[in-house]
Amino acid sequence: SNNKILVELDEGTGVAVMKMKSPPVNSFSLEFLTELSISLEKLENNKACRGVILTSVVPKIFSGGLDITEMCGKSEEHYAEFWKAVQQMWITLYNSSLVTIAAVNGSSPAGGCLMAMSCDYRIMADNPKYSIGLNETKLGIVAPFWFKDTMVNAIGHRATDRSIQLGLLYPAADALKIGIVDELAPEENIQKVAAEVMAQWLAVPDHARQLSKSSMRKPTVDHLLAHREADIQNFVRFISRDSIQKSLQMYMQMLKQKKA
Ligand code: CO8
Repeated sequence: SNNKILVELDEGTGVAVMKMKSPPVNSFSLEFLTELSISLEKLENNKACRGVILTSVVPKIFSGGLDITEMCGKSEEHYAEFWKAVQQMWITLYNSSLVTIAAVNGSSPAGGCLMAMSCDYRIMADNPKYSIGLNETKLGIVAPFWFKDTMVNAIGHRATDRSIQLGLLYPAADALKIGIVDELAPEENIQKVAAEVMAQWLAVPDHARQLSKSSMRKPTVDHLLAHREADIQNFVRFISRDSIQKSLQMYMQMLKQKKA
């Protein structure tokens, strides 16, 4: 089905808005990731498009990160295919020549945080109930090296060291303080603020901005490209362990119980 990612391109401004619409939490399933990468590549190849704003139409949620059900009780072939799609989404987004702005209008743990950090600029809804961060260790799993690299590039080594060991999720105000997001905006204004920031970025000639972006990001992308297959094998081996499967199942249980 082709309806988890809504794309609206304004040919006048060259700005596309990409809205994640996969309730309940916009988690990254294989299907979601594939649709996202294809949608991004289409915009990338569309001469009328210069920038994209990533946001969510699910209330209170930007993205719940990777779909945990894709990492539980499946075959090794499935894990490998899933992980390849996660890599592809990140490569496409982090490497994008478009101006990418995240309008983080809700919670954004783990993979959601990775997605936001992979954009050029992040605006978060000013709501203490929304938090963002790489919380993997809290699930008993480990953020891969390229998640870590992306965070180091955004907030520096020391803050990343502490964040990923403790699996910290930062409420909006703290996320701003530590630099995971660049700006807070009132929730009802976030799309407008994103459009204004986009206009500033688009005032710079594309070619010069793109080469500058690429010179900053290429080493980080190349690092994964050089170890892509090993990273897949590493994920498959890790996620297949009984102890990891148990941790993930307990975490899913905890999510469900929290409700009652
Ligand atoms: N995957 C699958 N299902 C999920 C996920 C998820 N990531 N998150 C939530 N759900 C499900 C819940 O189980 C629940 O299902 P049901 O309705 O059947 O009970 C439904 O979505 C709604 O969830 P909540 O009731 O919890 O909704 P809230 O609005 O109260 O909270 C949150 C929303 C904040 C997103 C909350 O659900 C949450 O914290 N989710 C977990 C987020 C998380 O920890 N994600 C991490 C995933 S791991 C990852 O992204 C990187 C892994 C790196 C690879 C590691 C290598 C080994």
